[in-house]
Amino acid sequence: MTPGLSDEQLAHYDRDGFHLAQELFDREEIELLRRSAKEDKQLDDHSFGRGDGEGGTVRLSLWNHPGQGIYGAFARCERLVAAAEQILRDEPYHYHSKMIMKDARVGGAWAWHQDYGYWYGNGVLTPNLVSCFIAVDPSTRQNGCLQVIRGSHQCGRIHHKLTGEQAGADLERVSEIAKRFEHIHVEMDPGDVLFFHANLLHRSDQNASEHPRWSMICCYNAKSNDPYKESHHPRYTPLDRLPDSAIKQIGAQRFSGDQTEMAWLDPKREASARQLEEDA
Ligand SMILES: O=C(O)CCC(=O)C(=O)O
Repeated sequence: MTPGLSDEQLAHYDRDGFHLAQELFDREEIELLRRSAKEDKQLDDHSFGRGDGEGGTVRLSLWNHPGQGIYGAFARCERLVAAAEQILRDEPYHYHSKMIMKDARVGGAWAWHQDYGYWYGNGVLTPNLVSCFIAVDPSTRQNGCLQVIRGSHQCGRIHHKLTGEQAGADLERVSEIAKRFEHIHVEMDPGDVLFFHANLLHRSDQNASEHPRWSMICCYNAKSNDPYKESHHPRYTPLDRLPDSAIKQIGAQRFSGDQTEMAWLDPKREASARQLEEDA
């Protein structure tokens, strides 16, 4: 497979704020990720919840550096990193990755937000970051797939307010934006990847279905957008890229009991999704 986006896909990304790459990872690769994640006690132990303001709780685990294991093999592989490099027009570095564990029947909702709405306070000066949402389970309307507003990244950074324990974009503005831009439910199969701009408005519903909806999101910042101050996410750190073939090699080791160290983020330090400007 040729890594990256075609010129046309890149132009659509710039216009729409997202690009859906279907089957970017094959069945064997995504099954290695799915099985690793579902059997990973450390991932479970490091998960934390945040009230969603609708009576539910979102659950996720988050780590700052990609690491040597299977999660790192995905975050460091050419297929993701080359695409991120094209999108950012700069060298990407790993800003963090997270596993969103939207469990059957109890998985919480995410309020409309922009990732840059969360990250602005971290000393990141421009929204030149990209999030890569990898579907681990099937992601459908029933189990709370991601929803986006096409082109909303063009609106610039929107003011964020606290709803429950999550920061969400100002809803008056979101509802006006939704009148002019298209609201899309992004249904995905395991192995599909949605690349999206840090100012793209996105949300998801609670998961009332019998089916889990886990997804791994790898976020990259541009080297030239190195934050001017320290925060709970890293400043520029060169990314050690891996060939795509590493996923299957590292995945096989995972099941021979070879565990690696992870740079888990302590939930107490994970302020992004709750953070508001001090003068708000
Ligand atoms: O998985 C979801 O539904 C949304 C997650 C998200 O938007 C985030 O982690 O910022």
